[in-house]
Amino acid sequence: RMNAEETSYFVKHPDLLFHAAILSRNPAMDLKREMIMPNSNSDDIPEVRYKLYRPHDHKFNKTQKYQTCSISELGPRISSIESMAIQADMVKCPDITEPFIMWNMLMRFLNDEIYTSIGDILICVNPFKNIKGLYDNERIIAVKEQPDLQDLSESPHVYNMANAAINGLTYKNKTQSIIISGESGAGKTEQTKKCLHFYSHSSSVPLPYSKPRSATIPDSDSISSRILSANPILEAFGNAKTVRNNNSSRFGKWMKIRFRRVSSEEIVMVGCHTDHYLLEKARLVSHSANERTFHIFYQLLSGGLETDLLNKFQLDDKSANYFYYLSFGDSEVDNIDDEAELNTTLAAFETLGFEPEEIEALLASLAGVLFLGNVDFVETDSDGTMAMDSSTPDLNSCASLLGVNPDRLDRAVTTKERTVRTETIISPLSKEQSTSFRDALAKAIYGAIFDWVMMKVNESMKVPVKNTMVPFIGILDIFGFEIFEENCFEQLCINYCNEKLQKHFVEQIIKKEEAMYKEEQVTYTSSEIVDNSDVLELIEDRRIGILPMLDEECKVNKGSDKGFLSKVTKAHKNNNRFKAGAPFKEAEFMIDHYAGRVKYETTGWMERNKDELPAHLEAMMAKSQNSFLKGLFAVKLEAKEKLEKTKLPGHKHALVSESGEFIKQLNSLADALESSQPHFIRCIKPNSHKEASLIEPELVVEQLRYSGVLEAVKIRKQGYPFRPKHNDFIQRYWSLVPNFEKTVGDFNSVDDDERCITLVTLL
Ligand code: AOV
Ligand code: MG
Repeated sequence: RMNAEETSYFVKHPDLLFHAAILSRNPAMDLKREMIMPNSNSDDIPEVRYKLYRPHDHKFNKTQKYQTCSISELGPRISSIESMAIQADMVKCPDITEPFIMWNMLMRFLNDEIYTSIGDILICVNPFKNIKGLYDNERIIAVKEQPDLQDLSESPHVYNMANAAINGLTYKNKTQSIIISGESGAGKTEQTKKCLHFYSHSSSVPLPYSKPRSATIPDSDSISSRILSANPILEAFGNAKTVRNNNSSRFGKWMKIRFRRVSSEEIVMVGCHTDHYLLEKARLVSHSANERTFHIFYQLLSGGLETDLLNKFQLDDKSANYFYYLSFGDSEVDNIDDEAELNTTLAAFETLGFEPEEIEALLASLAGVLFLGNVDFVETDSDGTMAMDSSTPDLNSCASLLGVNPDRLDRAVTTKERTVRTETIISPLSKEQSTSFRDALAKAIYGAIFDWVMMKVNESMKVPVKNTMVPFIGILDIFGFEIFEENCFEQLCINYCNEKLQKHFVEQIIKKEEAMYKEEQVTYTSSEIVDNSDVLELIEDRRIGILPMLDEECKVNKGSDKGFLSKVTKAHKNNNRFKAGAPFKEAEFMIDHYAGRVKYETTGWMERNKDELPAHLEAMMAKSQNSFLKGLFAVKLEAKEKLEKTKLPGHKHALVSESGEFIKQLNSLADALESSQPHFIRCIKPNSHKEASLIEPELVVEQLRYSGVLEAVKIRKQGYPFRPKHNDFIQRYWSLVPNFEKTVGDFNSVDDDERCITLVTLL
């Protein structure tokens, strides 16, 4: 599959080709492709060069990022280049050892073929650049119209996979799931967008050989544009720059795309509903250096808003640096144009039918949140009583945008109210406590705004589905596995979610396959994939799981982060997936996840898990003059009061915690996935520098190993990858046998097995 120049290059430098294969064993090397362009007036074709680098090796040269190294450093040669034909489907590789699989993928990647398959599993290596023609609409038409192009193992592409899901729904009427996994920055969200692009554009592609579609199909065009517009909104509010990914999803989403049947062979998209999981609200009030909070805030300050709106929001002369909540890390990101993104977000609001007043109130509330972060506290009395610092105008800006009285806001954030019998006791808070109340209020407002945006997006694509059992195509795009320098409660939840998906993959692909081999008496060697059930148990077990134990600690009177960690450490002292105590710091523990060891820092976990806004702050917001915010909080308060009324006297309501809710949500997601026909996309991150055409073999081979991709190749290879039903096989190949019916038996014969065997022997 290499082009002519590349082939001739490798013929001249076979060493390099071999070395690509053994790179996976040599962590110190990177392989990079460079195009040397000829002079503009020459007719020469560009020269393609492959270079091996030693990355970030400061011992050698501090000023240079890469250092070229000699090829002879790379170890033993591998023989027989001829036998190494590059395969689009790795199951067809003649050699399925780790270096070969790695080499196969690498060669395709360097040739801009980012997709490879393992039977019906799709592997995608993030190219970190736009590849010309890869996602053209012509390709969608071609996939829809040409049955030959639909075979994933012949031409692996996300469009084929999206098409396979639509075929599954059309012909088998079974719910389909497209499950996209991979670590942070591997390309999951991009693949999700490509699936949506396929569904939106393929709605207008007529089926091959079918009659022209009737003009009565209900606004599928507007559903298409709505589905595409929903994404920029969700990304503006739920994505942020992290050190791993400039557009990192800080929430998980499960998009259920609904279709309407037009005929036995055709269904059309009519709506979509997105369930969302665990928005990382903590990012609003603090984030690391080199990171940002949610994109929408930088869009708001990008200068793209009309002047009168900027005046109204009191943002006219402000930049990101002015605001405390935006001051921790970067304010700009290399490949993100916040002003252009703002225009996309505003246009998307319009497409989805957000009212102009709603948009204005929404943006004003976001500005209010920014000013809230700027409010500091000063001591007003020698006894340490705190008050909001009214010497800066930010307090007034905040109060007016949030629609509350500044004095009321001041009191609400600097004091605590308790009711003992019939008396309300007001006690002053420390500076630290006031700051934490302020931040809790900001997070609650942002969380309520996010939920509202999600609700509006869903409403704009709602279909009146009477029967909730109607099958759909679900696309799962979660936050990828991540390891930061400092990992908190949010990282544990994110990594737990990835563990859950990993288990689903292993069960569906490896365990099911092994069970089938047993049943069919195919000899096979058991997979070496590590079962991660023990990690899941460690995190979610009702009695001694880390998250349920955190919930327990939140319920006890004198519960503390310290108490929680010591109980967990005691319960898991003999668990080899868990470690605490020296050499880890006092507040730390470590989990040995399927994708690597992660050290968690437990300070503040109880607060984060409870995620509770004090009742008096909630009540204040429910009376806000900002009718948008008032509405959001009044609904919450009403729901709470309703729940309170159902409480039996003397009983406490069960704690509604972040982790408890998340476990529930994930279990119900796991049930939904279990009962669907799965389609897996495994995204691979080629390097940790977000750079195009650069492969770090160590990083790639790690991902292939832990994700189970290598095991999946091995297990699939041992069975027989081509598995049509007997009758389908006969239908496809009977014409190759002369006098088929006479020799093999007639078409209506029930015993397909026997006929199949006869057919195969005659072929
Ligand atoms: P993620 O969803 O897997 O990370 P993204 O889908 O956001 O990762 O991809 C990260 C970045 O890689 C994108 O912003 C693009 O710049 C680039 N990229 C990914 N896939 C492609 C592609 N097919 N073609 C071109 N560029 C691509 V996270 O949400 O952090 O887990 O939580
Ligand atoms: Mg993402």
